[in-house]
Amino acid sequence: MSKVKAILIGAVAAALVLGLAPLAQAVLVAGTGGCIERAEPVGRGFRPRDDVAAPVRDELSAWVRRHPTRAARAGERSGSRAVTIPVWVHVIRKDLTVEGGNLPGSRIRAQIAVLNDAFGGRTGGAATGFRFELQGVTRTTNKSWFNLTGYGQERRMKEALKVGGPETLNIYTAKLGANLLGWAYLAQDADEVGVLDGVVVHYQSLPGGSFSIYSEGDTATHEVGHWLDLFHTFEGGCEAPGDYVDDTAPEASPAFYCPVGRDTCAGGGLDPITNFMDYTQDSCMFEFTAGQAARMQQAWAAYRAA
Ligand SMILES: [Ca+2]
Ligand SMILES: [Ca+2]
Ligand SMILES: [Zn+2]
Repeated sequence: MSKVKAILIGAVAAALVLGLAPLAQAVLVAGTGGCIERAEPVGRGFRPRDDVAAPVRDELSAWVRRHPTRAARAGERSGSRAVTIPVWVHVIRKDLTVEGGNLPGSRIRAQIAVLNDAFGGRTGGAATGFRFELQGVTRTTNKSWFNLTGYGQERRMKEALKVGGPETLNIYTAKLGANLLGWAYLAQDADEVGVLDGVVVHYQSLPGGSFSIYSEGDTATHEVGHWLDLFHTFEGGCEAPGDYVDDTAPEASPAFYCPVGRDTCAGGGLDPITNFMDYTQDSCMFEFTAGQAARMQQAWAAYRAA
């Protein structure tokens, strides 16, 4: 079983635990004959970024075909007419120490700044036309939620804490199980998942955390990319339509660390290892493309705009 398939199937297991039944079942059918295993760690410090690894259906393309004018207008939105996304951060802690998850406000503000720089194109990529405004922070002491792994826990936590509808970005910080850095729900699934819609990140992934190569805040950047309906750059491997974005080069499998010059698919240029939607380390990823920006704006118009 190839590495990418192993990761995708591992993702199915995690997604099932988390209760993503429709997605997970679809993935299983499209999978590789029921071989379920976790990805082999590729080295010390390796972590899968999340478990939204295998979206096998794209609903946004159909929306774009049905709404060509709205889609075109959304796709052309520039940074000067940026959408401001209200953000709530929910800090889950086991006690009042930072090590126990009680992140100081400075690190939360630093995370919001990382999102604004990334989506504003200030780290090197396209300006996506999104900015993020922190509305508030909640702090909850709950050991069970802090060690977040399962479906029931996640639902209870979000039922207690979630603010707003699909237009509000709820970010939950906790100590995640299964070596995950985070997970998210796609914009196209916002209605379907309801209260679960949002982004969960490991509390050590925020700027200043203790995850070394994963502590610059780009786990949240990557997860918010999913929340705005982006797939991984390695989605679909070398075959079109891949990640449903034309200007990201196809990639056979996730890239880890920062493998400069990696080229796993014939044609299309080098692998997009610097893209926020790959699995490389935080210092390696710094850009969204114009095509991804257009897709996110269309997804906003289709699924999240109030
Ligand atoms: Ca692509
Ligand atoms: Ca290539
Ligand atoms: Zn991901």
